[in-house]
Amino acid sequence: ATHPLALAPVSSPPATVDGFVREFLLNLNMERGVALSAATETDKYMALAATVRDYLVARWLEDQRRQREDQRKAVCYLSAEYLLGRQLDNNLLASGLTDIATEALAACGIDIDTMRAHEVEPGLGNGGLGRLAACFVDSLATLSVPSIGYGIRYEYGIFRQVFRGGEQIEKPDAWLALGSPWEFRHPEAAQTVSFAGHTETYDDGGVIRSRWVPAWSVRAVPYNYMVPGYQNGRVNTLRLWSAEATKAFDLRTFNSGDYVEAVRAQTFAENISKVLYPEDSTPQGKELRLQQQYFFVAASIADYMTKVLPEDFDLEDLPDRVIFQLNDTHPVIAVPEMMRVLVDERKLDWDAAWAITQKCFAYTCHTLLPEALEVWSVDLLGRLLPRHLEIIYRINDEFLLRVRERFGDDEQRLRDMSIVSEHRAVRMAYLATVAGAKVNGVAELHSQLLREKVLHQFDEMMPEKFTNVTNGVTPRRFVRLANPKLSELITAALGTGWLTDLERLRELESYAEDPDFRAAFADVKAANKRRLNDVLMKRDGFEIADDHLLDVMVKRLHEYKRQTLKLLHIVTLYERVVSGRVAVSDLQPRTFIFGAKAAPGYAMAKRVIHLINAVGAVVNNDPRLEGRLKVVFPPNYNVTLAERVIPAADLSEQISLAGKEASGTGNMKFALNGALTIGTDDGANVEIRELVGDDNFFLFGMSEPEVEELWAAGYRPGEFAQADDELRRALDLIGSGAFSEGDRSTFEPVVSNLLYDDRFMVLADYTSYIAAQERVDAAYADRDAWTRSAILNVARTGFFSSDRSIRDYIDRIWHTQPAR
Ligand code: DL6
Repeated sequence: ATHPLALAPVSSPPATVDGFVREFLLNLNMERGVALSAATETDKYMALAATVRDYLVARWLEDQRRQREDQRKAVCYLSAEYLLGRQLDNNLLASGLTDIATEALAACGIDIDTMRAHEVEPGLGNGGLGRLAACFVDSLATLSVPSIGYGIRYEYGIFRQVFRGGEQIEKPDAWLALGSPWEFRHPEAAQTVSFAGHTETYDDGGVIRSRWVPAWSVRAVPYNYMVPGYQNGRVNTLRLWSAEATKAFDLRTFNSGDYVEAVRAQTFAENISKVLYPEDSTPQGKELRLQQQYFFVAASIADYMTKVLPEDFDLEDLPDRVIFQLNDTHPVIAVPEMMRVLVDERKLDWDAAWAITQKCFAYTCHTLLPEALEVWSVDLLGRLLPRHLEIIYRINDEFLLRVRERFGDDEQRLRDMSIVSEHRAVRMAYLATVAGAKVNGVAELHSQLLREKVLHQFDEMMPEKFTNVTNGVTPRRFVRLANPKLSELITAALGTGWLTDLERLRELESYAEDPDFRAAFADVKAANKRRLNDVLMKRDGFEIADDHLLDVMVKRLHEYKRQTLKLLHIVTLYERVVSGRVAVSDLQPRTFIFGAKAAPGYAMAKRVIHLINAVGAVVNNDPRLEGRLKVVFPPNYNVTLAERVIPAADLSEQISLAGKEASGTGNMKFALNGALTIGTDDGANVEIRELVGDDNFFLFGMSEPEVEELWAAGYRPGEFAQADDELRRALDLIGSGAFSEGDRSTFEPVVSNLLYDDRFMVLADYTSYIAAQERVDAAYADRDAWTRSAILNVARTGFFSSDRSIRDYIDRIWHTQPAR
């Protein structure tokens, strides 16, 4: 190009109200093809999003250019889930355009809040793991770390939950129905991803090599999303892959004239990225899920190796150029894929390829539950990815040789550590541990238990691999955007800068002693409760009383998280009043908020959802309670709702059985927004408690070693019911049909599960939990002291910024340098 405009760097529209108005109208007219007077809300929202995009593009292109030229080591974050939440507000904040946009829209007669509400959040994740990935890409951009996030552009994200008769019904989440204004589709950058077929050997000029002859393939089309750093001019890329039928499919079927077959083939291909699997803790070994996993990592590795790396790159130097971070086991098939690329395609010898691979991957584990550790059957792997199975066998053979060298012919140990189990299942966590340069857990306790239990023998053999990186959350979304009033208060006290240096919240400690500051802090909390009330009134018709303690448990529904323990507390309070043992006037008024989705195939979890709604229906309508207890369970808890619920909460329920919750990140968001935690010594609760101090945290329940001890001694939950009168009464009340119109059978499975099985020891921790809740009531009675504790929670939890997590990844695992 010779035209001067083509040679000049791309420039952003002027960052003024007039500039914004002009760009917005241009987008409305040119992109949507409508005049302002005729524009629908969707038109306006789309044009607004396009305008914000326009401001970010110049930076983005510049960062892409720099990243291509930069020799610095980059991070490729491989994650099957990104639970992003709404984008508009975040992108406005990051680009420093919020005020300009608000004014510009007002000048066009548009209320920006209406635009905010119009956005459909991309729910491309199940819960903690996916939300963590979203926080991490935000922090990577904010810290200017050269990086790309790779994942899947599911056409349908996490299901939309509705309640019918109190029971969960799942509806498809058609988040793309109106199109997404934030993405850039790049069909020209598509990769071909192949499946099935067979392997063969061939003579490659005297060298016998293996190759894969796949049976079918699909096109992986990338959609790029901008990830702006917080007001630092940096824009990173999130690249999500969508599956489409290849030309070959079309051609073959076109030639055969079989229209029906042509459409079937296309649907088959597109199914791969059609829907997010809604299980987060008990993955099903489904073929489509393995297809999804291989689809996105194969496309990502091909993209990195052929599009990002220079053509003449010396592969020996790959570990200095890139690290692939495996977000749990979902992307672990990337390990044999990298070996296949290096050995079969790039013709490196096995040992050289393995040496490179071992330095290019690191693995984050997010669970302690045995059933959450993914395995793939040898049969399925062999059918779908025959070459990868061969590679896994060879990795395993060589690994077991090393085990033998080190520990001798200990057959039991060899069986225990084998990547391929006796039951012909490939243990993906083991593969990741063997292949990865580092393995990390997500909280101190979790990392310790990984080493001591889940991966104990691997720790014995290669202790240097193991490390911890405690999770974190982005303060931009979860403090600044979710809680603007608290943010203002903090800025008034500390000045700016704390949003990118969250440890500065420490300076609030002295303000906790200032009565005026406490009063202002309490006002913020009250305003956040009113805001939540408005949201819930409009959304679901729920009302939140001003003077109630707001007690919140929002997270996936899982037995180990123990929503039933929370329910037993509510039923106990209820039973005390209706039995006349406690005067209603002695009850601390409380509103209990639940938010939880259950995996559609998880029957017990769905029954507990039903029970929460059933208890709510009775408690909320019993006149004897005089409205002093209220259960609120808004359906379809998601990131958008979290941003309203968390800032309003007084009490954060983090009550998993010790040793089961890897970390938790909701616990961090609550503390940072000034809620006090009632919790067990589990996951990151341990670190929260250490930081905020015992006086500002309600600890209860068994510790992890106590849990182990009781389990080993033979846990009999019935004995705990016998020993605690109130516990028995609560269980009896549920079992009697009091919450199911007299029908005893509805919730009998929940009660008998607790009495006769109780894998997560709800009954063993009940007494201690109820006592802790009494301490909560007593503490809340002195509202000013409570506020002081709440301020100290904020002041002392700056550690939980995801910026700190990313710095820890850099120091302990990646050894990358942030870009200039
Ligand atoms: O690390 C993010 C998040 C943790 O905070 C939660 O404690 C943990 O349950 C969650 N794990 C998953 C399921 N993982 N697997 N496998 O979402 O990760």
